Amino acid sequence: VITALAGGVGAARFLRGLLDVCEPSDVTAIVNTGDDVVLHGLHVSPDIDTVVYTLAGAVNPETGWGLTGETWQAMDALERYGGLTWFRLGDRDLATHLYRTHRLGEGAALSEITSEIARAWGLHLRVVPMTDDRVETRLDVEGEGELGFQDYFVRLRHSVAVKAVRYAGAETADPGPGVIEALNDAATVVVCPSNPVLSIAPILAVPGIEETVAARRDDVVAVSPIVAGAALKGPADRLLLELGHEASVVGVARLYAPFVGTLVIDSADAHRAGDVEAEGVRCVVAPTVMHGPAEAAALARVVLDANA
Ligand code: FO1
Repeated sequence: VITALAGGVGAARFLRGLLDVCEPSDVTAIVNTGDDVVLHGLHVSPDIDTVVYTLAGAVNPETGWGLTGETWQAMDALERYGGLTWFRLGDRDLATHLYRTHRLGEGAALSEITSEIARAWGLHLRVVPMTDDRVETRLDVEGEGELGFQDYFVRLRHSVAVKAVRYAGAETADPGPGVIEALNDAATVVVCPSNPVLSIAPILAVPGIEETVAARRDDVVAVSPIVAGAALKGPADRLLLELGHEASVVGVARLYAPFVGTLVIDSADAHRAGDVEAEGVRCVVAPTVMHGPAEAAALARVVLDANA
């Protein structure tokens, strides 16, 4: 049994590889919901949808989020009214948000709805939101004050300096159903190559999750989302620096050391393996950049072998 902590695009690509090398029904993905946003009255869960669409082979390969072959007629029509269109919801993607919002209105839990959506896309792994409660990643941004995640990430294209990040609501949230059990039962717990501050930290901020992962530390394997000092996608490198961390595999090791036993770093960072181990984290060097399914599967093998 493998349990993975997952954000959006990087995690989804890694999980696709993982499903190629192990039995999908043995895999649980615990997914960040700190990016969730209500737009036009619709509940959007970007990381859950990115994981589901990617694993279903339906994700837009250019963006890494949204659906392939998408059309944008609803957004174009919304422009007539001056509606909010900086966050683009494709016509087919809208069906997911309509369904999720309708089911939430009926009183269903996000975890239940997520299972329904994953099943409808033909997936056999378990996809579980980190919590069924509302947790919002909020960023204190230079010159703007505190913003919601998508305001920072999409509207401002994460090109603004961040002074602080908090996970509003996390203090009183409960872990999603089965989350603690999946962490306790896993042979290996994987921290996917996701943004440490924006994807992994919100999951760990839900009371009980970090403690449970830390108790499994010897069996926790993380993949560094930082390669040669830079994030492959998104603002992880810049954000680490702004929040006083080092934007390198060593910075990631330092941040993860309390709950991660082994860090997989890219071959480009091989010369830093000793520095990673000096942080008290076992280091494995391998190619980590996933250009396609073959590389993703090879990386998943490396992660599983790291804890064999
Ligand atoms: N990212 C963008 O940069 N622009 C968008 O208009 C946008 C729309 C969108 C719609 C649905 C969805 O599931 C994701 C979407 N994303 C968009 C991606 C998303 O904002 C981020 O990638 C994640 O929240 C970060 O993991």
